Amino acid sequence: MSDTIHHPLDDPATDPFEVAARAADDIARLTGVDRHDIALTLGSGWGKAADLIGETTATLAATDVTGFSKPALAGHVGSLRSVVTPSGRRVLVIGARTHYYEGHGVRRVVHSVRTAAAAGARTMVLTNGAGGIKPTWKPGTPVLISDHINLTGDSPLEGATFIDLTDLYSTRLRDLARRIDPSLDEGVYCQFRGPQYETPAEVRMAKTIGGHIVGMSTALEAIAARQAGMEVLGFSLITNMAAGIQTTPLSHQEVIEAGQQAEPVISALLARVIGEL
Ligand code: 8IG
Repeated sequence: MSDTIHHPLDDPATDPFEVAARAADDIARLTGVDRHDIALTLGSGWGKAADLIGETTATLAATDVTGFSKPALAGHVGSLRSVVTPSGRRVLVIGARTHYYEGHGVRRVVHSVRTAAAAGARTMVLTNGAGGIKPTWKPGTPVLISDHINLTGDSPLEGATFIDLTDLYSTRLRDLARRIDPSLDEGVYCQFRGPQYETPAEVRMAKTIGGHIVGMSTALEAIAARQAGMEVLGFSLITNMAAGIQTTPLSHQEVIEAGQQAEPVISALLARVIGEL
């Protein structure tokens, strides 16, 4: 498709923040909502959560918004929704994550985050499906992300952009989430490049260096969100025990099924948390 040839974010001379500003203008025009307060990216297993957050006032094909790429995977929804909560806050729901493993570069990976910031969002809620290293986390367990280890070897920051990542995953917002569900555990998210799942040895490495969750998203997005001055809240749905923690092979089907089973519970949790933001 010409999409991959003439993509505005692929030209190094283009300012990615200018593309995000254009995308935010598209969203304002197409949704009729000038500013959004909160942005929410829905990862594997979290797709139904948007329905409980409030009333959807507009649904856009992500491809109608400047700079968004086509979804790579069935099950990843290529849409953007504007939702209004019962208290009147505007939530931009991003169902169209671009993954690093798609190979289109980090600018495209974090474009939705930069767009959300340009659309006014001060809070970025990032969700994902991921593998769990703690054996007590059975498939279907939601956990808070307390910190991350970026193993991609890449960054959304360009040039000498020194951004502080202390408290990247806001302690304030994690405390708020735990007030709603005191049983929520938390852990350090390791972003691997993917798309292959880890070897058992890589999972042991992740554990040794302080990781508890393995995934293929979120860390790069969180960095971009912090650069944009947003407060970040991250949730992983543990859809499988990481390779070697469980002895059977990982299957994408298993991941989908764990997500479907957990969906009502985690959707209700997320809706309550967003209602309190
Ligand atoms: I869902 O076990 C899901 N995403 N890297 N490892 C990595 N990503 C994942 C996993 C996993 N499960």
